[in-house]
Amino acid sequence: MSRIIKPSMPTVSRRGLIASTAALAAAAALPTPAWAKGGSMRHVKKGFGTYTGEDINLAIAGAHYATGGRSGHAIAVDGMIPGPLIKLREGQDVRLNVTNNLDEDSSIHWHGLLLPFQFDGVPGVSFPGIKPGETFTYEFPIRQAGTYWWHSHSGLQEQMGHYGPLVIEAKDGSDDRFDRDYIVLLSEFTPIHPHAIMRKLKVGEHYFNNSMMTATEGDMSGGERRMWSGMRMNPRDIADVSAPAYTYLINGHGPADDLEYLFTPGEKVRLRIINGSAMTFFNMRIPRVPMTVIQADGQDVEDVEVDELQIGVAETYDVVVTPPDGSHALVAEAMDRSGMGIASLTSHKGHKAVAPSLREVPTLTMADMGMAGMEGMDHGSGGMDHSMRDKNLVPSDVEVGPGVDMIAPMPVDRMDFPGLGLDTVDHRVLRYTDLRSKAMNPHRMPERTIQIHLTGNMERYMWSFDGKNFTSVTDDPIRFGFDERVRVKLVNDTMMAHPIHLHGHFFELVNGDNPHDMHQPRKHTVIVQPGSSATFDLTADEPGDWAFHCHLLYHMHAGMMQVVTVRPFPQEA
Ligand SMILES: [Cu+2]
Repeated sequence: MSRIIKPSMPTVSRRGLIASTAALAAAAALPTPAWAKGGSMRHVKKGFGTYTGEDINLAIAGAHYATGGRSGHAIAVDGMIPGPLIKLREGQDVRLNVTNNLDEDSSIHWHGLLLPFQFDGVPGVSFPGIKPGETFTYEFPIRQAGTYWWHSHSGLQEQMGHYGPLVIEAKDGSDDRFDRDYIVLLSEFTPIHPHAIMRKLKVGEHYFNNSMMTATEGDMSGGERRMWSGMRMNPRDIADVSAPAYTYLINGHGPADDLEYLFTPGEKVRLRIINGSAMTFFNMRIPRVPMTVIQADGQDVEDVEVDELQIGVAETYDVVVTPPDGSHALVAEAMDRSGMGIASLTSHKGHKAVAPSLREVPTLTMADMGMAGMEGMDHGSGGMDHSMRDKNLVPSDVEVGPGVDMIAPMPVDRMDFPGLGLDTVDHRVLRYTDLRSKAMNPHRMPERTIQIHLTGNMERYMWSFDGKNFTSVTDDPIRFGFDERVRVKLVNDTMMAHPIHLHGHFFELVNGDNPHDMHQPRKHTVIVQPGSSATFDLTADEPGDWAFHCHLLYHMHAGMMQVVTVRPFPQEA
């Protein structure tokens, strides 16, 4: 019999809660395999095994990783990068015993899972974290199906390999309709320690970006060029960290590792694409093989056939392909086109697909500066720079201090934007406006609307919500009443796309004009395009304290995070 701990937390403060759950962390000490003990620097196994059942043990430890001439220190779970595929079944209970063999605190967050918040795994928000040498037992019922993942929520460990896939089979057997079922987990490896990356980002904004336009390059008019340089912005400022520092991985394999996915012609192949990277948006395509999108963030959607899709950090998409005989390149090109992850989808074992070359680096536009409605204006004057810091454009609770270097003057909703560089390609690309939930959502009009600004100072590498940096135990969380229906409008005042993730809930994207649409797609992560807004409806029906943050790892670490508090617990009502 499972003993699921019910979320019955009578009027306890978050500080008190974190202290009290410390007792939970002292769960049974499990025997540790020799390789997982601290100190031994074992070489990482690339790829993952599959773990199933009601009792699953995982051990976090340091390891050594190498691919294509790059190597360095990494963090592996059970010796693998990515860590094990955790394969569960809708309706089962699970106990996950996680042992930390690092010499620093660690954690696992189950990304996209509905669960009691004490098992959500965010140190300082939902639990105290897992101390070195300790085991923490996460225990909860599985209430959903679909493709998810898990990762460390401690420091910058996720960048070092501490993540893995998680798949939940549907109760209704609908997952059996495919001939093959593959994970495509995208990530990065860097030989540079993530703390060193963070330091470099703080001191010099373009250290890791080698595609900056020079003063004479490109086909911009003199006025446009003056505008960009006057604002100290660069139209190729797309990714904070990219190929000079990163090797892009698919299931832990770099391009040099020749990863293969086998199929037999005629088979229906399901690819569960998970963006488990720290900082990289990927453009996914299989040249000449159309992909039918069937799930977004683990939730079934109506079939949409596309040739390419952009996947933000922390999002998942399931696609089905029926490739013809031969070897096809599975291409995960970084959004800034500095590099790619690559694998071969082949019906001939050992036959490597030919990788396409990287496409031209895309360039940011006026819309990315929040000036979508201002095309054709004279950009040469100094008035533009002034309007981009106009405090009158934001509510009084947004702090316009040194952490905010820009306010989008005319942000517009860009749910129909396929992603930077994909609006000009001559094939079909997925847009949020294409997504329609397969299941009908219970319809309720929002009772109120809140607006949250995504703010930053690019040069000082400060990132925040509403100009306020997150400090781990905030006394001023975003408060929702239990079961309250809220419309949340995110306004991106920066020139970068941010993948915003809410823990413990699914929200419904407002991706059309129909106020009575009952098929808005349910997601846990939404990309807010540069200089634009994105809106979702949320029924706050999961009580507790939940992290809400940008899923770009270094943005979250720099403060782009908040706590969402849902109260009261139903038992208290
Ligand atoms: Cu961000």
